[in-house]
Amino acid sequence: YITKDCRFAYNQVVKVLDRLRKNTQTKVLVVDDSSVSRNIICNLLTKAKFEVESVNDGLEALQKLKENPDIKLVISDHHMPNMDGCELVKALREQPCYQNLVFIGVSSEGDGLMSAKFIKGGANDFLKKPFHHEEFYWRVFSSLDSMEMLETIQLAAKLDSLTGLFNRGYLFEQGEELFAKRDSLECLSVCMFDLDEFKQVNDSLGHRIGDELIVQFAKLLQESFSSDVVGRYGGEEFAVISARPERVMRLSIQQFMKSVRCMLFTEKRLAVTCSIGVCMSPKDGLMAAFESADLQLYRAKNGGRNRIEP
Ligand code: GH3
Ligand code: MG
Ligand code: MG
Ligand code: MG
Repeated sequence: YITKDCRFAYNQVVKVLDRLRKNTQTKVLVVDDSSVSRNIICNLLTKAKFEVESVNDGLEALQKLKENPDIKLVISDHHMPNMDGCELVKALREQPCYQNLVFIGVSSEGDGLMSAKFIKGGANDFLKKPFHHEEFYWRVFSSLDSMEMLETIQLAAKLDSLTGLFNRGYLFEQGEELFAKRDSLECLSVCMFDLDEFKQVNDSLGHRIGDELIVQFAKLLQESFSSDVVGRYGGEEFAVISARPERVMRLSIQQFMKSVRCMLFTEKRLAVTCSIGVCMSPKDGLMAAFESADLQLYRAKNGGRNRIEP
């Protein structure tokens, strides 16, 4: 016979073990000027195997978070010297790097509006002091679970599901960032890659083998251009956006071309080649650079494939 309390405790242990199995210890920052309240929260978190840091007010919290970018969760009181909890959450949400930080406000203030103030400022949840331990734990777990799910979805939205490379949308996003950062001295290049006669692979060996070739090609591309932005542009077309010097990039492209020719694919030892269109030091924006690289790719195909243009 399991009592209700026992069942609660059991579920909680399962949850803690589950979290531990998933990742390394989750780092938490407790922000409270009352040492009694701080100790209660820190002890609860330590018992649940969190790695706990604590500070006295909002300003100290900002400093601590800057020094520890791996903190995933902040539990913060409201009334504190120098910077209060609502000001802290607002200051954090103004910075892009803290959008995925889980923030839970806690306060003993009883006018009923404190929770609204925290949540309006960007907190994920709120707990009124004193709270039941059970409620504390489940609000913490539930907020962390939601954020992890959001992060999984955010990541999936950036990647191509077959190859794991950046998808087309994220490739452009990263490319735009690179272009925005460029000053006139820095080099930029856009390269488009297209597998030669790929339709024949599908037609003669089947789509599954075709998929395998795409995955293998993507892997080679990622290894060969590890310091650049690499993405799947479409079916069997890929793109690399690089900020490396022109001469270095040229050598990399030539080396890659050699590696592709050496890539004897499947037990059938199928010879693989690709065509590459290059746009070095584009005068205009990213889209114009892609158009230019695409035009060069078209020339490489027309010129007999298995070549780099220009
Ligand atoms: P070219 O040398 O002119 O590039 O000829 P090609 O056969 O490679 O080019 P084409 O554009 O005619 O054919 C590309 C083929 O790629 C057509 C399409 O069915 C196939 N394809 C696109 N995406 C995928 C995919 O994810 N998996 C597989 N297996 N095939 C794909
Ligand atoms: Mg206080
Ligand atoms: Mg194509
Ligand atoms: Mg092709």
